[in-house]
Amino acid sequence: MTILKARLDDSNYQKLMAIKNTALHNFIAKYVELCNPREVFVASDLPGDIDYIRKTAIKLGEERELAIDGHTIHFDGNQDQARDQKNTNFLLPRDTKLGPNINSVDKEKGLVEITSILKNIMRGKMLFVQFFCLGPLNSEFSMSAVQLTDSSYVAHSQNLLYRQGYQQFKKLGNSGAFFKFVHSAGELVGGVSKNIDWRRIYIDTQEDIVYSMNTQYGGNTIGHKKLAMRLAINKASEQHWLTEHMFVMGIHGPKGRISYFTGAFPSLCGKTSTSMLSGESIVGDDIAYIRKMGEEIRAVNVEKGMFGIIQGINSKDDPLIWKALNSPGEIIVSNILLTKDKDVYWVDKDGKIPERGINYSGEWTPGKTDANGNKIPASHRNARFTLSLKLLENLDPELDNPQGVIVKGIIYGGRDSDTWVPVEEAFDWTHGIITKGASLESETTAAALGKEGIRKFNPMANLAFLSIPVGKYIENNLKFGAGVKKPPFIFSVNYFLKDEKGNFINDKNDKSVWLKWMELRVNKEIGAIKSPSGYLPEYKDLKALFKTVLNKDYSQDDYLKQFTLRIPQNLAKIERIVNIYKTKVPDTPEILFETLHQQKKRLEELKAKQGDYVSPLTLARC
Ligand code: SPV
Ligand code: MN
Repeated sequence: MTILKARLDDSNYQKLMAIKNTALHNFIAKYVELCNPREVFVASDLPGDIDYIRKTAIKLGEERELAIDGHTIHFDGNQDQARDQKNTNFLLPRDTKLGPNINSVDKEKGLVEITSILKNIMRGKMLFVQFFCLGPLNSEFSMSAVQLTDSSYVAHSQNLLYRQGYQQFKKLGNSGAFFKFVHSAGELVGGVSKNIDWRRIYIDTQEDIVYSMNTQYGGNTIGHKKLAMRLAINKASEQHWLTEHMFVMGIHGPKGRISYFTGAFPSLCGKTSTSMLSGESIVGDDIAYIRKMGEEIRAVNVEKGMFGIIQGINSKDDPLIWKALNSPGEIIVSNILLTKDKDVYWVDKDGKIPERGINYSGEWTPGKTDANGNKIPASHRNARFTLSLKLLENLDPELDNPQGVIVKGIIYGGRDSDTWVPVEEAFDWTHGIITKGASLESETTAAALGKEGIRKFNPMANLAFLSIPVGKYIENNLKFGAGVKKPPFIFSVNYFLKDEKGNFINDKNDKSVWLKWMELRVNKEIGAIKSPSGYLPEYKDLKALFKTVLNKDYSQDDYLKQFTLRIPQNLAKIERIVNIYKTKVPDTPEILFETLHQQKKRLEELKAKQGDYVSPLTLARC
């Protein structure tokens, strides 16, 4: 403790010592000594400490105040606008293997590099020590976590996104595990990380610690977000629960009934927009912990805020976020355009593009190009807003319930132009986990090259964050639901089907109807049609829902366009997925191949009888 006593002033030392946890003290002392900050600020849960961090971010220039009261803007470096997958590695002891899909380095070598990068990295800077609780407080779900960072922007973001945990640490005392994060933005030039070549993120699941260095972008630095998620996936695997890249939302059914659903979608597949649909309520938009409690499966939002993509937010499609972004309140925006009157602009915002401003590329005017002659947009496509969910009118009252919410349905949302129908229910848990979650793909269009959509395999939308081998993760999911009497129903959605001319065949707001249909299904209030790949909605039910939910006349023609079974495309998908698991996932559970094989057989049998494209009207109701 001599280091802490020597390096912390009295008030900060007392705050830290009020937490009687030797492992915590040792951890902090080790990195104070190595990183060598000028001063250390220990944050309690008190409003004064929280406010001090925000004010410091403004004072140090990491954030600038905007015209709307409470709003600030932060810029990450031009080359530091997204998660750095390549330099994110697990530290692995020699005898451990995570398989070919997960980046790792030898732990001993990694630690040598970490020590050399961190040595004196905080010289002249302030180190913030923060305590949080992942999941609700006083709950079986609660996970304690401590963050060390020399970035007031990162510290401020965390205060918006996570529940304060100083008091919880005090209660914890010397017992119990906690996650640890060490972050340094490294040397700053013009307010942004200079040594991007030395940007490194190392995850050590043995020690529950993550190191993040020479970067500022939130996905690389906000310890409690995707860095903690990787630690939690490993923890959940050891303890037989699940950590998922999922929203949690309440779907509002008839007579005031609310049924809770979770949903996993790869990026740009409609995850946040689904969780924010009008008429429903949001518990969380990104990360869920899911546990068995008695006969039920329950979920919580790990976070209490949103770090969302700002591009395309407008008053018509996203009225609730739009309202928050245009009202006073504590919000950080990043990597969008700042004008001289402290206003901001992002791509596809309502209103006119300003004639000039500053963005992540420096001084900006419309038409500005980069070194390769490519146009630089007003805002980066991964530019973000950060806010606490309490700023949103549709926040669900269960956010902080220590018991979480009962999960009645799980949605896996893919993006393809020609295969999956807009909504479909799996036959059972195993069928859903395998043919929907583990078979999730999202299609990109390589427009510049004129190529067709490239489908990216992304099981449970969680591939980038897995800290255990893919096959083991699928196996854990299968086992999790198998032991439950009434597991949640599993659905797939696809908002991106196109016709032969390449036009979308659904409206953006049709997803409201799919949600209401799923809500009725999990409560066993309506029937369905049995297809080889799952249960499909009946025309009459959708027609009624389109009328009540959207006041739209839904024609049988539209229904047939959307729900006709595309057998050749579904067979091709099965072949693709089987091939990926055969060649890239050595520990695939055998039941995955068996389940996909059965589905293939059912599709082929129907094809032999009815041809390639089968109308749902010809299939049996059940
Ligand atoms: C995502 O990319 O899935 C996000 C943003 O939620 S990040 O924090 O970068 O992961
Ligand atoms: Mn995410």
